[in-house]
Amino acid sequence: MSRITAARVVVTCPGRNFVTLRIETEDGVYGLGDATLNGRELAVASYLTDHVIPCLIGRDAHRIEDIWQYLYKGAYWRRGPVTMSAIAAVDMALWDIKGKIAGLPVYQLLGGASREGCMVYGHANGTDIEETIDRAQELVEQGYKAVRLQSGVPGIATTYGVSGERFYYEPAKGSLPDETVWSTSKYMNHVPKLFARGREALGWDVHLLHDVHHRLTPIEAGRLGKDLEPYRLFWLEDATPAENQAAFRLIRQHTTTPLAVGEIFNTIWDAKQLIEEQLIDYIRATVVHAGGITHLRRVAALADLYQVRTGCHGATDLSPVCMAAALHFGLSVPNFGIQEYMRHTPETDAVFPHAYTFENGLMHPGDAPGLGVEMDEETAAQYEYKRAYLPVNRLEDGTMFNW
Ligand code: GCO
Ligand code: MG
Repeated sequence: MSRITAARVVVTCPGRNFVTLRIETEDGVYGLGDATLNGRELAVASYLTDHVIPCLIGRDAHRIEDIWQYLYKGAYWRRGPVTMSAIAAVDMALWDIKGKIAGLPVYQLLGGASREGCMVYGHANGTDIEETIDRAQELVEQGYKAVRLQSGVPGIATTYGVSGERFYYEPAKGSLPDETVWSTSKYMNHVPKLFARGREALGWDVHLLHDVHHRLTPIEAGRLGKDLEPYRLFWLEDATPAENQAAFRLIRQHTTTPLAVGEIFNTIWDAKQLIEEQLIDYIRATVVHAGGITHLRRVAALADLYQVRTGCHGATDLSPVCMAAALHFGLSVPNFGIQEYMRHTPETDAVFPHAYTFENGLMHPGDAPGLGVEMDEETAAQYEYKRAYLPVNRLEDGTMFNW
């Protein structure tokens, strides 16, 4: 028994907003959980402070599963990104506490390492094909075994995933959402050229990935998958919006390009049909937006039955606390596939010093007890919350479209 005596939420903005839950126990141990929901941060902060924290005080921090079920079933209003990010933060913090009390890194509590490290993919973003390829080459030189290629599309002013920032890509900006313009035909004509050039310049040993960001219809996605088959992608991500899971049947009929989806999923129910019908190859749900380590393990266990592997979301809007949790999960789970890794800025790393490391394209969570991430609250307090939004997207005629 280790009673929870206090819990509070810290909101900080070292270059971008992060929401972190800190839970303390009667033994003087504390745990951290990431609760960041890009562009909607304060909704989760309030959910935790106003509704969850009062229910935590006095509970036994060791009863991770019971607290998870209490928060999920007890709320009556199940699922959704706000609820599941809040539950995830509690879950991560409790695993952190259990590890610290046991004197073991969390991956040891999850069954131990199933591999030496977690293969990660880096991002190569350029305004045109050559710039993207240059950046991919830099990543390969740094040891990355897998690289995501995104490039600006001729005739479209700004393209998702492509920014002026060389190393620290950050799509959330402004005090109101930016408006961007989209053309499916221009995009579909361009992407195969990017990968043709990619294979020519980078060879066949590096894994190449691409993110469509939910922009295509199922039949367009089938066409793109087919056009990209010669370049043997590791995966094609978020080819079409996945609220309609059955839509992936159509894509699957038309292409052998492996499919990944799920960074916006919150529970196993969002992926159940996709997994059971083997409509995808990689499930991208991640610790912070899908109910924590406890729930993600359930998703991975279902996926394992159908040879679907994990490929957790790992953009910069997931804090180092989530990154660490994802690495403990990824190191231990049998059906790990790959982990996304975008480096955080030095300002963010200073707020969240961490034990995880990158070497030769693999990451390891480190062997510090718990998750292996600290929060320097004095430094965090220097960065005040700044409202920021992901952009919105319209077709060339002004029709509101998927972002
Ligand atoms: C990815 C994602 C990001 C998201 C961002 C939203 O694959 O990394 O698509 O670019 O858009 O994390 O918050
Ligand atoms: Mg994505």
